[in-house]
Amino acid sequence: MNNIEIPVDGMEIVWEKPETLSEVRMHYCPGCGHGVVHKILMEVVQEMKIQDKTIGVAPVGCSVLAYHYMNVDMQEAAHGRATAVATGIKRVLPDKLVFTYQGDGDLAAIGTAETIHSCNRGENFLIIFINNGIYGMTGGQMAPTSLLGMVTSTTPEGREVHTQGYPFKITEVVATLPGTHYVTRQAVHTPSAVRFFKKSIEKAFKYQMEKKGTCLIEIVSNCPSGWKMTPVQSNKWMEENMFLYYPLGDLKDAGKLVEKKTTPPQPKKEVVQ
Ligand SMILES: Cc1ncc(C[n+]2csc(CCOP(=O)(O)OP(=O)(O)O)c2C)c(N)n1
Ligand code: SF4
Ligand SMILES: [Mg+2]
Repeated sequence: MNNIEIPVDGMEIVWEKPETLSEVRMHYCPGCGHGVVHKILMEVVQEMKIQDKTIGVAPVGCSVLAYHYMNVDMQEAAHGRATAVATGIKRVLPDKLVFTYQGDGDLAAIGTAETIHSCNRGENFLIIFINNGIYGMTGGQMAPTSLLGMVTSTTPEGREVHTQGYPFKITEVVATLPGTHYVTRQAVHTPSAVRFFKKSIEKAFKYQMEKKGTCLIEIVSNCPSGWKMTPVQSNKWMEENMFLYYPLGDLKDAGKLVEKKTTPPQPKKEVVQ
């Protein structure tokens, strides 16, 4: 005998929209990781009962309307400036739980200085960083995180190191800064990845309550439209290419760098045709 209760009508609730997500339809393309990240982030806010204490800062990029979807206090920031805005908010309202939500163009291109200096100052907030290796919103241009060989609208022959440089591992850079307390790289393409991601958000908010310093969660994500793939193809491509260059897991926890026992394999030179 087990103790599982069978509902009278034979149906069981397996998915519910958290109340912390507004009752509006999201504009994201089918299969895009942004919507999943929104949902899990807001699920944590609901479960931790911090809805009235949480303030988010929305970026410019595909998630520019995050303030429309997340039912917490939100502030829009100019492109790349989210961590500067979050710094002001957190300093004026230190008891609030503050997060930024930013794409790779926003955080690792135009906002590089803000990101690095906020992390170096150890600002006590959470940075959610969606790395989909492309400028999704503006038509699929190369981002600092685009892989070598990756075809984008501005690298039609594929990203090439001599003219466009190496894909920028900004997460590894900020992990070395003394102001960061918890730096991790996650994904949301499978149920198990979602579970790890969820735990990382809970941990980051707890660290913020303990005033530990900057926490950054990178989510290696997909952009089916910008990559010109179906959602299924994009997840497979992400696993086979993005994860090689951007391996998942913690880079820093409790203020200490996590030692990696193996060097991850490097991506193939030509990765998108
Ligand atoms: C100051 C400024 N420069 C450039 C732009 C144009 N712009 C809007 S979104 C964007 C890139 C967005 O890419 P990313 O941050 O990776 O977000 P994604 O759309 O991929 O989620 C750019 C360059 C802008 N809005 N403002
Ligand atoms: S363009 Fe890319 S990042 Fe933007 S909503 Fe569509 S799939 Fe997502
Ligand atoms: Mg992007």
